[in-house]
Amino acid sequence: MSAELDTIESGLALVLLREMIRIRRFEERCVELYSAARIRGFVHLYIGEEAVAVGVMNALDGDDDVVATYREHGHALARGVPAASIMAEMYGVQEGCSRGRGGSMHLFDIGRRFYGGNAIVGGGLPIAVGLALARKMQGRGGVVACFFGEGAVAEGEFHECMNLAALWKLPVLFCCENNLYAMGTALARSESETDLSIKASSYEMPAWPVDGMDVLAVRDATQRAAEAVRAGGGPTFLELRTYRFRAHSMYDPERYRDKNEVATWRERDPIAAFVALCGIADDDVAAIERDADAEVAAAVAFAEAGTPEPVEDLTRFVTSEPGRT
Ligand SMILES: Cc1ncc(C[n+]2csc(CCOP(=O)(O)OP(=O)(O)O)c2C)c(N)n1
Ligand SMILES: [Mg+2]
Repeated sequence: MSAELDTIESGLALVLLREMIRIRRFEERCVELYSAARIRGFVHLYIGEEAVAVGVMNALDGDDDVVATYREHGHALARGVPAASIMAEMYGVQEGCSRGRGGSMHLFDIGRRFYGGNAIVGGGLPIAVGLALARKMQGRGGVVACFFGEGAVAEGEFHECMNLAALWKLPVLFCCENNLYAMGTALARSESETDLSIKASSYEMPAWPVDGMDVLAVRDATQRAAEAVRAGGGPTFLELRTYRFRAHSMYDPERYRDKNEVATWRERDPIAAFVALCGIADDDVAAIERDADAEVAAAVAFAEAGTPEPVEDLTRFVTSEPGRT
């Protein structure tokens, strides 16, 4: 561990690194499994953005709520949803965290207060505000962390949610993952004001930009923001500036961005940058990578051995079934 880095203890550094590497290795394996047609449907990779989910999640409590988007493998892993139940979900088998009915975009784990996974851009925002309203009305305290991409800022429900959360002083931590693109649309082509924290401030809530490639900066910002939310001051907005290294989803010719731009951001790889910053030894990194690979291999074996839903059950859960689980 580097001597200059006296503000962070080595145990914490290894925890943050391990979580980022778990996400990276899990998703790299997903690419192979997708090519082999073991995983089908939509798959959106988080590679390059790991510092955001890991930094935020590390600063939350187990009793807080989390709402995420369709790019949520990393959030689910960092929240503690077992890799095996996520992989099984991607295989579409009953052992998956959503019984295999949701797939990659609809990971859900009520026990860990992980409320999805949502395929609708901005769709998690009203869910988060509703959860926060319930918390406030029941006097439960805590924070609802809501992740969404910068593309959601163009949605009407974003503005409705920002307004009501601020007006009613609801305990929401808005985590805007600004990776500069919404599919192939660059932020500057869709927003008149590209500084999203300024936009959020106009709703009368604290908002500031954060370097989303720096896991410590994300963790620190989240601690500060969550503290303000817990104190009852209403919502806080973090604009987490990051970049996705891979395509939007599995098929995307990426004609909307320059290869040099991608290469420049890759130089700021959040994992490599953190290893360098903390001076973590190669052997320690290699050991973490081995553990992550073993965890992912076990997850794949679990998913491969999973049980497909029987055809006669396919209409179950369309409506609720009181008394039946
Ligand atoms: C309401 C709605 N409109 C359009 C789409 C199609 N769509 C899927 S992902 C996406 C881009 C969203 O970008 P952003 O919010 O920045 O998230 P990112 O993919 O960059 O993480 C769009 C337009 C959708 N899923 N839902
Ligand atoms: Mg985006």
